[in-house]
Amino acid sequence: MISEKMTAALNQQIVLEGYASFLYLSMASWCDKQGLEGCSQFMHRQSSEEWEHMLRLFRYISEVDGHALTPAISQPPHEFESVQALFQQVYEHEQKVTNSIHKLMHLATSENDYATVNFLQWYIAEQREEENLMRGILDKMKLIGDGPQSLYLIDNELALINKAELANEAK
Ligand code: OFO
Repeated sequence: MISEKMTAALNQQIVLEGYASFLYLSMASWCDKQGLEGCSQFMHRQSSEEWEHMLRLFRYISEVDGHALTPAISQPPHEFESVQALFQQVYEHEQKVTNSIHKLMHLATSENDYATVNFLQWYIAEQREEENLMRGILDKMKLIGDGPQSLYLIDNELALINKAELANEAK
C-alpha cells in the first residue's frame, strides 16, 4: 500500500498537471483571439494532454489504494505579452513540472516504493520529450525573428508541429 506522504505528494502533482491544462487552455484562447489558429490548435492539444496526465495520476492513486483528491485549480492568466513570451512561459512551466516529477521520484525511491518508481518512469520520459519540443519551438521562433511576416510564419510552423504530434500520437 502507498504511504500517506507519497499519496499527498502525488495529489500535489495532480494540482500541477490540472493547472497546466487550464493554463494551456487559456493560452489556446488567447492565440485564437490573435488569429493564430495553428498556435491555438497546438495549445488545445497540449491542454488535453495535461488533463490526461492529471487523470493518469488520479487513476494510479486509486489503484494503489490511496485517496485521489479532485484539485482546486487557480485561474491562470488570460493575457500574454506576445506569442514568443507565451511559449517561453510554457517552457518554464514544463521545467517546473519536470523538477516536481524528479522530486516525486526521489521520494518514491527513498521509500522503496517500486510500484511508484515504475509509474513515474513514464512521466520522466514525457517531460524530456516536452521540454525538447518546447526548446525546439523557441529556437524556431528565434530563427524566424519578429519581422512583419513573423506571426504568419510562426503560426504555420506551429500548425505543422501540431500535425506531426497528432500523427505521433496515432502511432
Ligand atoms: Fe504534464 O506536464 Fe508536461 O507534459
